[in-house]
Amino acid sequence: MKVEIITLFPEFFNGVFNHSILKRAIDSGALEYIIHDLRDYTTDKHHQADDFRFGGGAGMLLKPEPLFAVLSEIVDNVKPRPLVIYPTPQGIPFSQDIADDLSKQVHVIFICGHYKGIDQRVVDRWVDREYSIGDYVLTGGEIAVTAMVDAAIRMKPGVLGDIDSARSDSFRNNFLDCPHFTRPEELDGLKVPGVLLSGHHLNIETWRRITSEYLTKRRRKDILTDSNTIQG
Ligand code: 6GU
Repeated sequence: MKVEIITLFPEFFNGVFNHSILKRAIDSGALEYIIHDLRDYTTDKHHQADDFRFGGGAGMLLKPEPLFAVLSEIVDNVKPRPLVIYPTPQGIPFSQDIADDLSKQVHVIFICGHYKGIDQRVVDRWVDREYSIGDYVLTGGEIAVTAMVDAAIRMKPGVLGDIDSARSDSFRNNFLDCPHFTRPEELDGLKVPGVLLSGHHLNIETWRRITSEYLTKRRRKDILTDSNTIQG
């Protein structure tokens, strides 16, 4: 999967792609990334990337011309056409299903907005999808892009050591994941639930399902559906 990121803060991504699973994904060839510095596409002598909003009001916008310049260079004439994503609080909610779909894409371009966002004509001309990562506002799109790339890349075969661990994550089958424990069996008076030590696979499975259902019902009624609602 090839990921290209257009940003005013290219250094942000140095750390992001140099650790843990994303680094492994790059080393194994599952992920290839290119960072484009939006400032390189400005044409005035001050390399200004933002401007006032027509209609007034506080908050600047990213100017459209540098974005048109970089996007025409990396989207036009590229076959198959890359998918262009603009992360924004106004987007549709990013989800596990969307992460799964992204993980199957061959070539994705992300535009990192800042301040009040980007000129709408960039969206109208170039953007295929707009996603939000939650109901709060971040200062820029970089953190949101990082979340989306991470969520997508871990779903690619071979990226996680154990694919079963992705299969049983929270949001699979619309349940939150259950609690997990490792050694020691007792710590500071706190004991691991006995059933997990029993070796009885059916009982362990049942305990995990019940705690998953309980957590989901208590914390996330919004993701419960008819097929997973606990009766009674
Ligand atoms: Cl995708 N971008 C920004 N700037 N803020 C957000 C967001 C995205 N999703 C939630 N808040």
